[in-house]
Amino acid sequence: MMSEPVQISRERIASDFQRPIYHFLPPSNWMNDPNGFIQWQGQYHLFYQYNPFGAVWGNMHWGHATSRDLIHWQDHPIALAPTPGGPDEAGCFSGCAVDVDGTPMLFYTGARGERHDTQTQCRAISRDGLMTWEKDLRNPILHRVPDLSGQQADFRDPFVWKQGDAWYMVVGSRVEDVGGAVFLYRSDDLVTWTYLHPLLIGDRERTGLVWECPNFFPLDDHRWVLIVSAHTGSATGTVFYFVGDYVDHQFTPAVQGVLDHASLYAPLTTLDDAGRRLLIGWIREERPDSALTAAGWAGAQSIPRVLSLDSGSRLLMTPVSELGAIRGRHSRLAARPLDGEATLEVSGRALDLDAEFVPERDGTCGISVVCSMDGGERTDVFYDAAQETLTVRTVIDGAAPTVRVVPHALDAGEHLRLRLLLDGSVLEIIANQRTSLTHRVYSGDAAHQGVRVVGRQARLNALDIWEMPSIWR
Ligand code: DQQ
Repeated sequence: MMSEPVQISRERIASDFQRPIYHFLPPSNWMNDPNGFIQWQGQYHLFYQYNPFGAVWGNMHWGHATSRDLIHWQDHPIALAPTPGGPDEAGCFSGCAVDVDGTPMLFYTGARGERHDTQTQCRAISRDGLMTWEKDLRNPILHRVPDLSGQQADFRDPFVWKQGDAWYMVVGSRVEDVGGAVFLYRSDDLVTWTYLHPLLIGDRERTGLVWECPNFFPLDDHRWVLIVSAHTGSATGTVFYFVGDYVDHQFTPAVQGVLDHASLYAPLTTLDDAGRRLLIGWIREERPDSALTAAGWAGAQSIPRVLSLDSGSRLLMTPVSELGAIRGRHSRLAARPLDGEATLEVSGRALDLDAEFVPERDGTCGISVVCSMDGGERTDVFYDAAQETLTVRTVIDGAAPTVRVVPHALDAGEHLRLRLLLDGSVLEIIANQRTSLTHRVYSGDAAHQGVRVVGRQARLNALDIWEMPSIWR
């Protein structure tokens, strides 16, 4: 462990053109999972996995920020730090916040051991409006992974809710040689937890080795949703969701999907005062540690998304409407047939784009951003109607292109809706509210800012583009 926290001000690294300006990230250093996301007395609190000692993963603390609108954030002092000799001495890992009859409480994983291989569940209480936290002297309040798993090194990320008179908790884990698992617990007093059974066990070939950061909640009144972040054993992987019925504490998934196909991981949800189920997720970096250390920062949070289900129980995600309030200069490209490529007058590295296309049976269509004048650098986001795929492809002068192709079938008569949130090196892509592809673009030059619309055998219905300002004034 490094001995001194590293303090770099927001101002000092603000000119880094890879750094997002309207997505949340701490003043400096490493951030990963969102933690303890909750609306409290009107204000949203976001905690996050934070390394005060550098821009790489390690020394996990909980950072803290608040917001009135989910867009502008105020930084606060660290909320949780490891206690030497305590069950979290090697790190305060991920968890959630709950309102216990007016008292805010955090549940989180304490990690112990050089390899963080003893993981137990802990809690902390605040008596001053979520600013400072007292750890429970009885920690850990849940210490033994169920025998079915036996893997104390993979027992983490409690998610807690109240149902009827009882409290319930799900914890992420795995079953050796089988796959990721989520275990279900019940408590009357939030201290003594009784293991009920696995809520769901995955299949290592299809849904990963370890399940992290489970979320379990009812949505649109009639169905329950389980979200898990699948770890491959050596790296963070894909986020999956399951939608189904939950009766007598038994979850029967009917629909399964991918919540994000690329760089969004460990999302956390909360129900806000307006009754919205909000999701925020860590946008991880896709560059080596040496580049992160040189930059002095790593990791961003997605723009919070509102969740809902469509008639087929597919998960829909829409960036919160609050984002609309900060949009700057607006440009609109009116309806037109597409045959080739057109460079737009608008350009930028912080943009909100919303487009509707109508591809023919063999048509292709999409938007390119971060384009250099000569086209040597560009990031193309396009749909292939024949293949029913959405592709993101980044070409940076001289380097091998980064390409991701994911399935995206349109329903009969459905048009292609593309929402792109470009912010420095972050590119959130959401197609028809249900296919999420979060991508990173480490452009070679700040001047590469062009936007193009591309297509063949397709029609553009409309493209709206807004320039986005910095949320840090
Ligand atoms: N990150 C935390 C864990 C969690 C993982 C540690 C997911 O609690 O399982 O930083 O990214």
